[in-house]
Amino acid sequence: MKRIFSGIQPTGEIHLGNYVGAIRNWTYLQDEYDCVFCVVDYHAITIEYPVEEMKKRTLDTAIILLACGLSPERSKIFVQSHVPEHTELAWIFNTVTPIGEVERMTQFKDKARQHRANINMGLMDYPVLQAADILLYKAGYVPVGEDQVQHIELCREVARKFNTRFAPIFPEPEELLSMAPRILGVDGQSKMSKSLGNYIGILEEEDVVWEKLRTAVTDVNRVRRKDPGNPEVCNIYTIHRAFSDNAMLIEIDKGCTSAGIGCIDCKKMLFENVKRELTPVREKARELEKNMDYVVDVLEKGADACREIADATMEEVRATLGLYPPR
Ligand code: AQP
Repeated sequence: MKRIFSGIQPTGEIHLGNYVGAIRNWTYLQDEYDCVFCVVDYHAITIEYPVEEMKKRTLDTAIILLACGLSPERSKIFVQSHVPEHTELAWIFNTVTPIGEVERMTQFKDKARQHRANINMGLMDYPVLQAADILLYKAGYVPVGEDQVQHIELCREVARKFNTRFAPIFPEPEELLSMAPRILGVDGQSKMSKSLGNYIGILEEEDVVWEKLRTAVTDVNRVRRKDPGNPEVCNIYTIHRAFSDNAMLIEIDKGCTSAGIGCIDCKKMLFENVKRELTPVREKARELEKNMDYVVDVLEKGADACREIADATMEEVRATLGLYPPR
Protein backbone atom coordinates (compact mmCIF):
# COMPACT_ATOMS: atom_id res chain seq x y z
CA MET A 1 0.00 0.00 0.00
CA LYS A 2 1.43 3.39 -0.99
CA ARG A 3 1.95 5.81 1.86
CA ILE A 4 0.65 9.36 2.01
CA PHE A 5 1.67 12.13 4.37
CA SER A 6 0.04 15.47 5.02
CA GLY A 7 -0.08 18.04 7.78
CA ILE A 8 -2.03 20.98 9.11
CA GLN A 9 -0.81 23.87 11.23
CA PRO A 10 -2.37 24.66 14.62
CA THR A 11 -2.41 28.35 13.75
CA GLY A 12 -6.06 29.09 14.47
CA GLU A 13 -9.53 28.13 13.37
CA ILE A 14 -9.68 25.47 10.68
CA HIS A 15 -11.70 26.83 7.76
CA LEU A 16 -13.65 25.75 4.69
CA GLY A 17 -10.48 26.04 2.56
CA ASN A 18 -8.55 23.63 4.80
CA TYR A 19 -11.59 21.35 4.84
CA VAL A 20 -12.37 21.01 1.13
CA GLY A 21 -8.78 21.61 0.00
CA ALA A 22 -7.24 19.02 2.29
CA ILE A 23 -8.97 17.37 5.27
CA ARG A 24 -12.07 16.03 3.50
CA ASN A 25 -9.83 14.56 0.81
CA TRP A 26 -7.72 12.90 3.52
CA THR A 27 -10.81 11.12 4.86
CA TYR A 28 -11.54 9.73 1.37
CA LEU A 29 -7.96 8.51 0.92
CA GLN A 30 -7.84 6.50 4.13
CA ASP A 31 -9.06 3.27 2.51
CA GLU A 32 -6.63 3.36 -0.39
CA TYR A 33 -3.41 4.46 1.27
CA ASP A 34 -1.27 3.93 4.33
CA CYS A 35 -1.96 7.37 5.85
CA VAL A 36 0.13 9.56 8.12
CA PHE A 37 -1.48 12.85 9.22
CA CYS A 38 0.24 15.38 11.41
CA VAL A 39 -0.55 18.52 13.39
CA VAL A 40 2.55 20.47 12.39
CA ASP A 41 3.28 22.58 15.44
CA TYR A 42 6.94 23.22 14.53
CA HIS A 43 5.71 24.90 11.35
CA ALA A 44 3.25 27.00 13.34
CA ILE A 45 5.97 28.57 15.51
CA THR A 46 7.63 30.20 12.48
CA ILE A 47 5.24 33.12 12.93
CA GLU A 48 4.40 35.05 16.11
CA TYR A 49 1.78 33.16 18.16
CA PRO A 50 0.24 33.28 21.63
CA VAL A 51 2.40 30.79 23.56
CA GLU A 52 -0.29 30.15 26.14
CA GLU A 53 -2.70 29.02 23.42
CA MET A 54 -0.49 26.59 21.53
CA LYS A 55 -1.40 23.44 23.52
CA LYS A 56 -5.11 24.13 23.11
CA ARG A 57 -4.76 24.97 19.43
CA THR A 58 -2.89 21.72 18.85
CA LEU A 59 -5.55 19.64 20.61
CA ASP A 60 -8.37 21.59 18.90
CA THR A 61 -6.80 20.84 15.52
CA ALA A 62 -6.57 17.13 16.38
CA ILE A 63 -10.23 17.20 17.46
CA ILE A 64 -11.24 18.66 14.11
CA LEU A 65 -9.31 16.01 12.19
CA LEU A 66 -11.12 13.28 14.14
CA ALA A 67 -14.48 15.04 13.90
CA CYS A 68 -14.09 15.31 10.12
CA GLY A 69 -13.66 11.56 9.91
CA LEU A 70 -9.98 10.71 10.18
CA SER A 71 -9.87 7.37 11.90
CA PRO A 72 -7.02 6.26 14.20
CA GLU A 73 -7.76 2.67 13.11
CA ARG A 74 -6.89 3.51 9.53
CA SER A 75 -4.48 6.45 9.87
CA LYS A 76 -1.63 7.52 12.07
CA ILE A 77 -2.54 10.88 13.59
CA PHE A 78 0.05 12.68 15.68
CA VAL A 79 1.78 15.91 16.68
CA GLN A 80 4.97 16.82 14.81
CA SER A 81 7.03 17.82 17.87
CA HIS A 82 6.35 14.40 19.42
CA VAL A 83 8.59 12.87 16.75
CA PRO A 84 11.87 14.85 16.96
CA GLU A 85 13.31 13.10 13.90
CA HIS A 86 11.37 15.61 11.76
CA THR A 87 13.72 18.41 12.77
CA GLU A 88 16.78 16.16 12.67
CA LEU A 89 16.10 15.24 9.05
CA ALA A 90 15.32 18.88 8.21
CA TRP A 91 18.81 19.85 9.40
CA ILE A 92 20.35 17.24 7.14
CA PHE A 93 18.20 18.36 4.20
CA ASN A 94 19.38 21.94 4.81
CA THR A 95 22.81 20.80 3.69
CA VAL A 96 21.56 19.71 0.25
CA THR A 97 19.02 22.50 -0.37
CA PRO A 98 20.21 25.48 -2.43
CA ILE A 99 19.36 28.76 -0.67
CA GLY A 100 18.11 30.23 -3.95
CA GLU A 101 15.42 27.56 -4.14
CA VAL A 102 13.87 28.43 -0.77
CA GLU A 103 14.20 32.16 -1.36
CA ARG A 104 11.98 31.96 -4.41
CA MET A 105 9.10 30.17 -2.63
CA THR A 106 5.87 32.14 -2.98
CA GLN A 107 4.71 31.27 0.52
CA PHE A 108 7.98 32.56 2.00
CA LYS A 109 7.64 35.83 0.11
CA ASP A 110 3.98 36.21 1.20
CA LYS A 111 4.70 35.37 4.84
CA ALA A 112 7.75 37.65 4.88
CA ARG A 113 5.50 40.48 3.69
CA GLN A 114 2.87 39.59 6.30
CA HIS A 115 5.37 39.28 9.16
CA ARG A 116 7.94 41.98 8.42
CA ALA A 117 8.90 42.33 12.08
CA ASN A 118 9.95 38.68 12.33
CA ILE A 119 11.37 37.27 9.12
CA ASN A 120 13.20 34.41 10.78
CA MET A 121 15.22 31.47 9.44
CA GLY A 122 12.38 29.08 10.34
CA LEU A 123 10.03 30.92 8.00
CA MET A 124 12.47 30.43 5.16
CA ASP A 125 13.26 26.85 6.15
CA TYR A 126 9.56 25.91 6.29
CA PRO A 127 9.56 23.93 3.02
CA VAL A 128 12.73 22.06 4.00
CA LEU A 129 11.07 20.95 7.24
CA GLN A 130 8.03 20.03 5.14
CA ALA A 131 10.26 17.90 2.90
CA ALA A 132 11.57 16.19 6.04
CA ASP A 133 7.97 15.62 7.28
CA ILE A 134 7.12 13.82 4.06
CA LEU A 135 10.36 11.96 3.35
CA LEU A 136 10.85 10.74 6.93
CA TYR A 137 7.96 8.39 6.12
CA LYS A 138 9.06 7.87 2.50
CA ALA A 139 5.58 8.95 1.45
CA GLY A 140 4.80 8.70 -2.26
CA TYR A 141 1.86 11.11 -2.26
CA VAL A 142 1.00 14.32 -0.45
CA PRO A 143 -2.66 15.46 -0.49
CA VAL A 144 -2.58 19.26 -0.22
CA GLY A 145 -4.25 22.42 -1.47
CA GLU A 146 -2.90 24.20 -4.55
CA ASP A 147 -0.88 26.67 -2.43
CA GLN A 148 1.41 23.84 -1.36
CA VAL A 149 2.25 22.49 -4.83
CA GLN A 150 5.43 24.56 -5.07
CA HIS A 151 6.61 23.14 -1.75
CA ILE A 152 6.05 19.58 -2.98
CA GLU A 153 8.14 20.40 -6.07
CA LEU A 154 10.90 21.54 -3.73
CA CYS A 155 10.48 18.35 -1.71
CA ARG A 156 11.13 16.34 -4.88
CA GLU A 157 14.21 18.40 -5.54
CA VAL A 158 15.51 17.86 -2.01
CA ALA A 159 14.98 14.11 -2.42
CA ARG A 160 16.81 14.19 -5.77
CA LYS A 161 19.72 16.17 -4.39
CA PHE A 162 20.08 13.83 -1.40
CA ASN A 163 19.76 10.71 -3.55
CA THR A 164 22.37 11.95 -6.01
CA ARG A 165 24.85 13.18 -3.39
CA PHE A 166 24.59 10.20 -0.98
CA ALA A 167 22.43 7.19 -1.93
CA PRO A 168 19.03 6.73 -3.59
CA ILE A 169 16.92 6.13 -0.49
CA PHE A 170 14.08 8.63 -0.87
CA PRO A 171 11.07 8.60 -3.24
CA GLU A 172 10.09 11.73 -5.17
CA PRO A 173 6.57 12.36 -3.84
CA GLU A 174 3.71 13.75 -5.87
CA GLU A 175 0.97 16.10 -4.75
CA LEU A 176 -2.65 14.91 -4.74
CA LEU A 177 -5.10 17.77 -5.23
CA SER A 178 -8.70 17.63 -4.09
CA MET A 179 -11.59 18.69 -6.32
CA ALA A 180 -11.48 22.13 -4.63
CA PRO A 181 -7.77 22.88 -4.32
CA ARG A 182 -8.07 26.67 -4.00
CA ILE A 183 -10.83 28.44 -2.10
CA LEU A 184 -10.70 32.20 -1.82
CA GLY A 185 -11.62 34.02 1.36
CA VAL A 186 -14.86 35.93 1.89
CA ASP A 187 -13.03 38.97 0.47
CA GLY A 188 -13.07 37.13 -2.89
CA GLN A 189 -9.42 38.10 -3.40
CA SER A 190 -6.88 36.20 -1.34
CA LYS A 191 -6.70 32.52 -0.50
CA MET A 192 -8.96 31.69 2.44
CA SER A 193 -6.45 31.68 5.26
CA LYS A 194 -6.42 31.45 9.03
CA SER A 195 -3.92 34.25 9.39
CA LEU A 196 -5.64 36.63 6.96
CA GLY A 197 -8.91 36.41 8.89
CA ASN A 198 -10.94 36.10 5.67
CA TYR A 199 -12.18 32.64 6.53
CA ILE A 200 -15.33 30.76 7.48
CA GLY A 201 -14.41 28.41 10.34
CA ILE A 202 -15.83 24.92 10.09
CA LEU A 203 -16.88 24.97 13.74
CA GLU A 204 -18.32 28.47 13.69
CA GLU A 205 -21.93 28.90 14.79
CA GLU A 206 -24.55 28.86 12.05
CA ASP A 207 -25.49 32.51 12.45
CA VAL A 208 -21.82 33.53 12.13
CA VAL A 209 -21.40 31.34 9.04
CA TRP A 210 -24.49 32.87 7.46
CA GLU A 211 -23.39 36.42 8.23
CA LYS A 212 -19.98 35.77 6.63
CA LEU A 213 -21.57 34.13 3.59
CA ARG A 214 -24.22 36.81 3.26
CA THR A 215 -21.61 39.54 3.03
CA ALA A 216 -19.04 37.56 1.02
CA VAL A 217 -17.84 39.06 -2.26
CA THR A 218 -19.31 37.46 -5.40
CA ASP A 219 -18.89 38.40 -9.08
CA VAL A 220 -17.90 42.08 -8.70
CA ASN A 221 -19.35 42.91 -12.12
CA ARG A 222 -22.80 41.87 -10.98
CA VAL A 223 -23.77 45.18 -9.41
CA ARG A 224 -27.58 45.01 -9.50
CA ARG A 225 -29.91 42.07 -8.94
CA LYS A 226 -31.06 42.26 -12.55
CA ASP A 227 -27.48 42.04 -13.95
CA PRO A 228 -26.54 38.57 -15.17
CA GLY A 229 -23.57 37.10 -13.26
CA ASN A 230 -20.63 34.93 -14.21
CA PRO A 231 -20.27 31.89 -11.93
CA GLU A 232 -16.77 31.19 -13.28
CA VAL A 233 -15.39 34.28 -11.53
CA CYS A 234 -17.50 33.93 -8.39
CA ASN A 235 -15.92 32.48 -5.25
CA ILE A 236 -19.35 31.51 -3.90
CA TYR A 237 -19.82 29.31 -6.96
CA THR A 238 -16.39 27.74 -6.35
CA ILE A 239 -17.48 26.87 -2.81
CA HIS A 240 -20.81 25.58 -4.20
CA ARG A 241 -18.81 23.18 -6.36
CA ALA A 242 -17.36 21.69 -3.20
CA PHE A 243 -20.67 21.35 -1.35
CA SER A 244 -23.50 21.09 -3.88
CA ASP A 245 -24.59 18.38 -6.29
CA ASN A 246 -24.62 18.64 -10.07
CA ALA A 247 -28.31 19.40 -10.34
CA MET A 248 -27.92 22.40 -8.05
CA LEU A 249 -24.80 23.60 -9.86
CA ILE A 250 -26.70 23.56 -13.17
CA GLU A 251 -29.64 25.39 -11.57
CA ILE A 252 -27.30 28.08 -10.18
CA ASP A 253 -25.36 28.42 -13.39
CA LYS A 254 -28.57 28.97 -15.36
CA GLY A 255 -30.13 31.22 -12.73
CA CYS A 256 -27.03 33.36 -12.26
CA THR A 257 -26.18 33.86 -15.94
CA SER A 258 -29.80 34.79 -16.73
CA ALA A 259 -30.25 36.92 -13.58
CA GLY A 260 -33.03 34.50 -12.64
CA ILE A 261 -31.63 34.18 -9.13
CA GLY A 262 -29.80 36.75 -7.04
CA CYS A 263 -26.60 36.32 -5.05
CA ILE A 264 -28.49 36.06 -1.77
CA ASP A 265 -30.66 33.18 -3.12
CA CYS A 266 -27.48 31.45 -4.28
CA LYS A 267 -25.80 31.99 -0.90
CA LYS A 268 -28.87 30.64 0.94
CA MET A 269 -28.64 27.42 -1.08
CA LEU A 270 -24.94 27.14 -0.30
CA PHE A 271 -25.53 27.84 3.38
CA GLU A 272 -28.03 24.93 3.59
CA ASN A 273 -25.53 22.53 2.02
CA VAL A 274 -22.62 23.68 4.16
CA LYS A 275 -24.85 23.35 7.23
CA ARG A 276 -25.93 19.83 6.26
CA GLU A 277 -22.34 18.68 5.85
CA LEU A 278 -20.77 20.47 8.79
CA THR A 279 -23.42 20.09 11.52
CA PRO A 280 -22.38 16.46 12.21
CA VAL A 281 -18.72 17.55 12.27
CA ARG A 282 -19.54 20.25 14.82
CA GLU A 283 -21.53 17.76 16.93
CA LYS A 284 -18.73 15.19 16.82
CA ALA A 285 -16.19 17.87 17.82
CA ARG A 286 -18.32 18.82 20.85
CA GLU A 287 -18.45 15.14 21.87
CA LEU A 288 -14.67 14.76 21.51
CA GLU A 289 -14.08 17.91 23.60
CA LYS A 290 -15.71 16.03 26.47
CA ASN A 291 -13.48 13.02 25.89
CA MET A 292 -9.99 14.49 25.85
CA ASP A 293 -8.40 11.31 27.24
CA TYR A 294 -9.39 9.59 24.01
CA VAL A 295 -7.96 12.39 21.86
CA VAL A 296 -4.65 12.41 23.79
CA ASP A 297 -4.51 8.62 23.53
CA VAL A 298 -4.96 8.75 19.74
CA LEU A 299 -2.09 11.26 19.44
CA GLU A 300 0.17 9.20 21.70
CA LYS A 301 -0.43 5.99 19.79
CA GLY A 302 0.01 7.83 16.49
CA ALA A 303 3.36 9.27 17.63
CA ASP A 304 4.53 5.85 18.90
CA ALA A 305 3.81 4.27 15.51
CA CYS A 306 5.45 7.17 13.64
CA ARG A 307 8.58 7.14 15.82
CA GLU A 308 9.18 3.54 14.76
CA ILE A 309 9.16 4.46 11.08
CA ALA A 310 11.14 7.65 11.74
CA ASP A 311 13.77 5.73 13.73
CA ALA A 312 14.35 3.30 10.90
CA THR A 313 14.64 6.07 8.31
CA MET A 314 17.07 8.07 10.42
CA GLU A 315 19.27 5.07 11.06
CA GLU A 316 19.49 4.57 7.31
CA VAL A 317 20.10 8.29 6.72
CA ARG A 318 22.87 8.56 9.33
CA ALA A 319 24.60 5.50 7.89
CA THR A 320 24.24 6.92 4.37
CA LEU A 321 25.86 10.17 5.52
CA GLY A 322 28.78 8.22 6.96
CA LEU A 323 28.25 9.55 10.49
CA TYR A 324 30.07 7.85 13.35
CA PRO A 325 27.36 5.91 15.24
CA PRO A 326 27.03 5.70 19.04
CA ARG A 327 27.86 2.33 20.64
N1 AQP B 1 -7.87 28.41 0.82
C1 AQP B 1 -7.51 27.15 0.67
N2 AQP B 1 -8.05 26.41 -0.33
C2 AQP B 1 -7.69 25.11 -0.47
N3 AQP B 1 -6.82 24.47 0.36
C3 AQP B 1 -6.28 25.18 1.36
N4 AQP B 1 -5.42 24.87 2.34
C4 AQP B 1 -5.19 25.95 3.11
N5 AQP B 1 -5.91 26.98 2.67
C5 AQP B 1 -6.60 26.55 1.57
C6 AQP B 1 -4.80 23.55 2.53
O1 AQP B 1 -5.05 23.15 3.86
C7 AQP B 1 -3.97 22.33 4.30
C8 AQP B 1 -3.51 22.78 5.66
O2 AQP B 1 -3.02 24.10 5.57
P1 AQP B 1 -2.12 24.69 6.73
O3 AQP B 1 -2.93 25.03 7.88
O4 AQP B 1 -1.01 23.80 7.03
O5 AQP B 1 -1.41 25.94 6.12
P2 AQP B 1 -1.83 27.02 5.14
O6 AQP B 1 -1.89 26.51 3.76
O7 AQP B 1 -0.85 28.10 5.35
O8 AQP B 1 -3.29 27.41 5.62
P3 AQP B 1 -3.75 28.78 6.12
O9 AQP B 1 -5.14 28.72 6.54
O10 AQP B 1 -3.43 29.81 5.09
O11 AQP B 1 -2.89 28.97 7.42
P4 AQP B 1 -1.99 30.14 7.88
O12 AQP B 1 -2.81 31.39 7.71
O13 AQP B 1 -1.72 29.85 9.32
O14 AQP B 1 -0.76 30.13 7.04
C9 AQP B 1 -2.87 22.44 3.24
O15 AQP B 1 -2.87 21.26 2.45
C10 AQP B 1 -3.29 23.61 2.42
O16 AQP B 1 -2.86 23.52 1.07
